[in-house]
Formats: sequence, C-alpha cells, structure tokens
Amino acid sequence: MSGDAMSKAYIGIGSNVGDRASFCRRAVAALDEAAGVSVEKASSLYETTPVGGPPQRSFVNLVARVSTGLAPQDLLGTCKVIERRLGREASEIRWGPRVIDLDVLLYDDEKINEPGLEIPHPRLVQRRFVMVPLLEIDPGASDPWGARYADWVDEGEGEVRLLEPF
Ligand code: PH2
Ligand code: MG
Ligand code: MG
Repeated sequence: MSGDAMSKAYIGIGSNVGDRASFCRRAVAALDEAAGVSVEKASSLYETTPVGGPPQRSFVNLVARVSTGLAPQDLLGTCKVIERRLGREASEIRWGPRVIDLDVLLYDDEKINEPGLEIPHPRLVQRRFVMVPLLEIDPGASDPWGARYADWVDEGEGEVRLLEPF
C-alpha cells in the first residue's frame, strides 16, 4: 500500500487458559496474516498476576505494534474474529479466564469513545501487564495528549515477570 497513509496501532494480547504462550503466539501470527494488518514488532512474553476478576491462573501477556490500513473499528473487528477463531467463547465472566484476548490499546494519536471502543484503552496506565511490554517495544511511547507512558509505569497494578523472548 505504498503511498497510502498507514496507521500505527498497539494491540494488547493475553491468555490464561491452556497453553497460554502458544495462544499468544498464534494471535500475533493471525494478526500478521489478517488483511490490512502487519505486525511490525512484538514484545517478549510476560507472566503476569491477574488484575481484577475472580481468583484465576496467572496470564501470559505481550504487546504487538502493527501497521494497518484498517480504520479503528475494523481493526477491533479483526481482533474479535481472531479471538473467536482461537476458541474464545462469547459468555464469560468480566475479567475472568480466557483463552485469548486482543485489545486495541492505541491507534495513532486518536482519541475515540464509541460503544465498544475506547482509545486509548481506558485502563492502560493502571495495568503493568500492558505498560511493561508496551515500553519494551517503544520506550518513548506517549499518549495522544503527549504524556510519556514511561513516567507512569510505577502507577500500575500487578506483578510482571519476563517469561520468554518473542
Ligand atoms: N486481562 C483482563 C483482566 N485481568 N490480568 C492480567 N494479568 N492480564 C490480562 O490480560 C488481564 C488481566 C481483562 O481483559
Ligand atoms: Mg483485556
Ligand atoms: Mg478484550
């Protein structure tokens, strides 16, 4: 799509059911294969304590940076299709166990507040399982108002430990 304006987005990926790392890697591969999306960079995989929800197994999390020609709502739709393809069931407890979860965290410098889609992701800064991998791939990442995420990483909740390189 040379010449077309591509957008840059960050996708948060997590799993805490079954072979968690494998689900995460399959999600990255599926993103890269999706029409209009290419994965530019993926963080390491982290094992993270659950934040919110019922008592549950620890998660494996990572963040991927993508280049995309899709509009934000279409990128979200692609994420939902991948979740279903990897076996995610529709009716789940909020913040409960899931085989795979893909969240659009940031999309260029856009600020979006629509039903089902809020960008930047509203809980990004409170979650170390998002902030740590995001800052690994882009230490200078900032929000659409210009605040640097590196200045906020200590505000987050939960423990994060490096599991394996991508
Ligand atoms: N996702 C949630 C709720 N809590 N905790 C961790 N550590 N990792 C997650 O991906 C996660 C969570 C809701 O999507
Ligand atoms: Mg989520
Ligand atoms: Mg989600």
